[in-house]
Amino acid sequence: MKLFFSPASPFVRKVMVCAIERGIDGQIEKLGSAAHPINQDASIKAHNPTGKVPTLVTDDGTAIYDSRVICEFLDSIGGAPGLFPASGAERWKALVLQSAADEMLDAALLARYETVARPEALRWADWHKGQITKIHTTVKAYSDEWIGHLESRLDIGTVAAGVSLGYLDFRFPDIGWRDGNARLAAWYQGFAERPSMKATLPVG
Ligand SMILES: N[C@@H](CCC(=O)N[C@@H](CS)C(=O)NCC(=O)O)C(=O)O
Repeated sequence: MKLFFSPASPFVRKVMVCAIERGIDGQIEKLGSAAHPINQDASIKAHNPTGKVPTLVTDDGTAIYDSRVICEFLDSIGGAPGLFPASGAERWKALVLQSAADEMLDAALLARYETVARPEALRWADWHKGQITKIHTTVKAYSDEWIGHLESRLDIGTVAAGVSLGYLDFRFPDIGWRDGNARLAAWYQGFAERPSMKATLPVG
């Protein structure tokens, strides 16, 4: 299978962490791509109408996106323990934590595009501030509501949350997410040592 890839994308990183955790990353061929909200990549759009990464194309040519669906697809391959609990409260907890992390990343990406893609004359400071607020409130939710889950499980929610904090270190090094969140910071320090996280450090 082939994956439209970007070494800086946190959503791609989440997919690759899942693949490594499940021992199937060797089955993925990475395709260079240039996803961008304005200058869209036609090679991705041939498979995914939004032109975003990650987009996976299976060996029979089926396109699979977005990252949530790709991660669940990868969970259906191979024999290693899955990252998606099959049913019940455990499943919904894991999926909601994944959504919290993904939505925090959406806010982080929108804040970043505001400075790297939008012309200065069209920027709106309050809108940017709103996205940054979402980052802080999600980090607080990790600390206050999810820390027990993070410390006790390895599932798709844990992976997504870890990757989202890694993205803050990569693109928002001054945001100070560790301030007042010592227990979360300690959890992340251990999580970041996983071989899957070390093998997928963002570049860009
Ligand atoms: N919901 C999507 C989000 C993917 C996403 O936003 N990817 C970014 C790169 S990190 C992208 O392709 N941006 C280009 C664009 O916005 O058109 C997912 O989970 O895969």
